[in-house]
Amino acid sequence: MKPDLFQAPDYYLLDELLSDEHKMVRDAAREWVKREVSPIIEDYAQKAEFPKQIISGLADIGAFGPYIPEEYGGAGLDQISYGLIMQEIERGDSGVRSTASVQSSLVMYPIWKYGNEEQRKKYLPKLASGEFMGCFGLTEPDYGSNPGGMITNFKDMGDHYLLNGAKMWISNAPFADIAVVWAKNEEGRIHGLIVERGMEGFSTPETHNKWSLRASATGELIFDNVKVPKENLLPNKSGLGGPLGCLDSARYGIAWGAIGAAMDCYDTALRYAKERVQFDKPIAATQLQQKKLAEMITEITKAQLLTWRLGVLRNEGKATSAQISMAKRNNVDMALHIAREARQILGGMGITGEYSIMRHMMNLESVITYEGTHDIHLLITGLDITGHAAFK
Ligand code: TGC
Ligand code: FAD
Repeated sequence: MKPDLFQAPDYYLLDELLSDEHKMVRDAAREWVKREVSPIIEDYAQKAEFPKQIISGLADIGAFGPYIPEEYGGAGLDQISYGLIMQEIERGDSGVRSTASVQSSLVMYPIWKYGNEEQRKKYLPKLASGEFMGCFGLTEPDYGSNPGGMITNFKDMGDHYLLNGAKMWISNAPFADIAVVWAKNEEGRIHGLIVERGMEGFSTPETHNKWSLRASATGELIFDNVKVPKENLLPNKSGLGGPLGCLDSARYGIAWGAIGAAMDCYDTALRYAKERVQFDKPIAATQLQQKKLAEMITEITKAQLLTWRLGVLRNEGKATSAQISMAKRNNVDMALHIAREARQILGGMGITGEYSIMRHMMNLESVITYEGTHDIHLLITGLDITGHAAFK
């Protein structure tokens, strides 16, 4: 793979909207991605392997629990710093950002928000340092966009719960130490349970043959009469709003992350277009390639503004779930479109692993599907503006 020459586009001088702390956190993450992720990531994607050696580095840049209070081992940062960290990580690879998103927003967040003090103290510091890795089990073979229909269930056996069922498409599952699992009780009410590797009847087979997110490990969670201690139930939330609340936080991070992938594709294509000569002039001097590049920077700038404003609203506690859906949907679609256009600017070179573009493009096909598909987020906006749910 070519050396990482990334220069972040900032067409509307958005750095002026950031605090010194935001820039410091962002620059540390950017530097770390250049040093530790870019040189190895193509190789790991080709091998379809998660580079476990980067876990401690992710912890060091605050990627595990950026907004979780420091008393629990988190970085205690605000929502914009959280977003900027996700942007920089996904600039390197969406699969690495997935690992961080799951750990922070889908494992640490529910333990912090829905757990008791004992659970927080037991798990959060180890998750923040990367000593423990976690995964989040919501999706099932027959219930993807409609998680409320889940059939994974637990029964109260007096001194423990008995968990049965299966989850699929679970990021980090093959190596996770713990899983936050969403299952129905005997009354059909959804609860979160912490399931630990090693519990009898719990297995995590890996999903192979992915053309996307190849540097992220994906798997199933199988529960065959797993005895879960009663103290592992998250006591402070029940119902579908539990997992959906975690998704708000993760989807917000993805909105920022997608900008990172788009910036990397744009920057690579711009540099290539200036250097590549055809018909005795750089292809950057042709109107058709300028159209692509000009539209890319316009869309990136719009997404940056949208997402920064969403970050301000989240810091003020005012952002709605529907606003988050709009940003996730817009930014991932924007990034995928830019990746496809950037790939064309590189001609044949664009399909090789010498450049990051094709990897971003393939990764984004998952990002546009997980955490709510492109269509589902449109329906969430539709519901918000019309008052009519068109899902059912
Ligand atoms: P609905 O009846 O609308 O709502 C059920 C309950 O949930 C509440 N709620 C929310 N709460 C918090 N945050 C949100 N965003 C919420 N949206 C809804 C709602 O108020 C209600 O509460 P209550 O107290 O009245 O019960 O639910 P529905 O069954 O009609 O479904 C709505 C729909 C389709 C929007 C939702 O189910 C959905 O978002 N589906 C998409 C599924 C999804 O995103 N799955 C993601 C799985 S995890 C994943 O992909 C991780 S990828 C990780 C990585 O690698 O980065
Ligand atoms: P389906 O729900 O079957 O949807 C298929 C198509 O139908 C989509 O285009 C969808 O938009 C459309 N559709 C569905 N309902 C409607 C409707 N009402 N109206 C119109 N169109 C509709 N899940 C987890 O729980 N944890 C994870 O860590 C996790 N990681 C993932 C990692 C990867 C790499 C992938 C690919 C997925 C991951 N997921 C995870 C699952 C992901 O959230 C689901 O794939 C996603 O929610 C969509 O579900 P589905 O694949 O079953 O598609």
